[in-house]
Amino acid sequence: MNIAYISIGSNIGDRLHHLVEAVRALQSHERIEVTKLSSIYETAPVGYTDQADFLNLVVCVATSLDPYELLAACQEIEIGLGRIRDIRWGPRTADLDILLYNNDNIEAEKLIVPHPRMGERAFVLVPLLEIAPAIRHPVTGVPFNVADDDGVILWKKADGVGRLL
Ligand code: PH2
Ligand code: MG
Ligand code: MG
Repeated sequence: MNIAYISIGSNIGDRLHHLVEAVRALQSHERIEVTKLSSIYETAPVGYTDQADFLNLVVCVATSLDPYELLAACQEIEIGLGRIRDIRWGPRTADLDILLYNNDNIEAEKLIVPHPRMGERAFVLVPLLEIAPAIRHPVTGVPFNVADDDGVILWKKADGVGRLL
């Protein structure tokens, strides 16, 4: 079995509903099991800042899918939740990004793992470190740490995988 961490964000419409539906869709995939769920954080937009605040969380999954199959499953879930890709880093109903897949280092055209910007993004690192406090960068071996958690506020404390689903 493979272990992957996925960051999920939403900043359109009923953000909580979109996160819950995204986690449910992962869990209902026959080759994915959601094993850990972080708290939900409200986060100021990063990159393209003229957009609404996000809700973000990170999940850990156990999966028999390979990284590309997992990416395809994530993209299907995004489409199912009404995602339209227009502005890069712009508003989205649900965005599912693979952060880590085992200790793999993947540099394909469609998929880069570890996620290239995860080390700078508090909206990724705060929830990730909540569920995986000892995690290290698989390539450098350096532990991840949050330099600045400004703009990341605890919004709904985690109360187990079962409760959110
Ligand atoms: N996702 C982005 C760009 N900026 N900012 C926050 N706070 N949360 C996100 O999930 C996010 C973002 C691109 O996917
Ligand atoms: Mg993203
Ligand atoms: Mg994405």
